[in-house]
Formats: sequence, structure tokens, C-alpha cells
Amino acid sequence: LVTAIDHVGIAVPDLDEAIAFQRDTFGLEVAHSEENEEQGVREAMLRAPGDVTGATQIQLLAPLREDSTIAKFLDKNGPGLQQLAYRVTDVEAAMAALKAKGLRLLYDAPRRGTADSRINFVHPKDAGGVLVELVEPAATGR
Ligand code: CMX
Repeated sequence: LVTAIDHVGIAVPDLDEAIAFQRDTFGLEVAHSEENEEQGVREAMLRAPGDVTGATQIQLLAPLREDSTIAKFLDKNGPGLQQLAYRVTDVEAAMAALKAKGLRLLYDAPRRGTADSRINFVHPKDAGGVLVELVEPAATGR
């Protein structure tokens, strides 16, 4: 079902501060950044210097709005790991396979994720307390 660990997402209160911390402390570089209005996030994808292999990235997620998912997460837990994202080749097929196993998906149909990927989420209560994202990269993506 899963072809790679796509990314690990960290909720942060301030995106620019978090990017600077990851750069200055661990040497990670910004590969991509955007605002996703529907998800209510300002986000950046970070990778090791020179990595073009499609290795696992770190996603920094900052809230765009007070009522967003990330704002709620930060209020409740503070900054920290928020999600684990698995890469799949066909998100609808992955959804069907997980539904058949009795897992709850958050959306009835895939939504738009980072860089025009197609995404859905498994409810953390059905995945060992971990919010699992399913990511089908855009056809032209990495
Ligand atoms: N990881 C693990 N557990 C989580 C969690 C997370 N990120 N978020 C919530 N939970 C747990 C809570 O701890 C809580 O458990 P208890 O009842 O035992 O206390 C339970 O789930 C309900 O938590 P809640 O704070 O009431 O949160 P909601 O039910 O309102 O929301 C969820 C939870 C998963 C539905 C919501 O976070 C969601 O819709 N997530 C998907 C969208 C998203 O994360 N968008 C931002 C990222 C965008 C991107 O990746 O592009």
C-alpha cells in the first residue's frame, strides 16, 4: 500500500522561526513552501542539503487562522509532532483498502495537499494514536 514515508509534520507557532531553527541547528533546507487556505496552514517542506532523491521530508505547519486544525493542536499540545504521512500511488485505492479494514478516513474524497498532491487522513484513534496522512504526489511532482 505504502511506497515511502513521504514526510513527518511538526506543528509550529511561527513558520519563519521554525525554518531558521531547523536550518541553523540541523542544516535542513527549504525545498518548498506555500499557504494552503483550505487546510488553514502556512507550511514548508525541508530536506537535507542536496537531496533530490525523494527522501522523507520534514513538514513545518503553522496556523493561518485561529480556528484552524494546527491552531487547535498548538493550543492543546504545544509545538511538536502532528502527523506521519505515507506516500501512495493511488489515494482512492488506499482509501478503499483502509476502509475495508474498518479504519475511518477523515474525508469522503481526496483533498488538495502540498504541491497539488491529493491527500486524505486516517483518524488517529484508528491508527495507534498517530494522525496518518495518505499522499498521492502530483503527476509532475517528485
Ligand atoms: N495526532 C494524534 N492524535 C490526535 C491528533 C494528532 N495530530 N489530533 C487530535 N488527536 C487526538 C486527540 O488527542 C484526542 O484524543 P483524546 O480524545 O483521547 O483526548 C482526539 O484525537 C480528538 O482530538 P481533538 O483535539 O478534539 O481534535 P479534533 O477531533 O477536533 O481533530 C482531527 C482531530 C484528526 C480530526 C483533526 O486534527 C484533523 O482534521 N486533521 C486532519 C487535517 C490536518 O491535520 N490539517 C493540517 C495539516 C495539513 C497538511 O498536512 O497539508
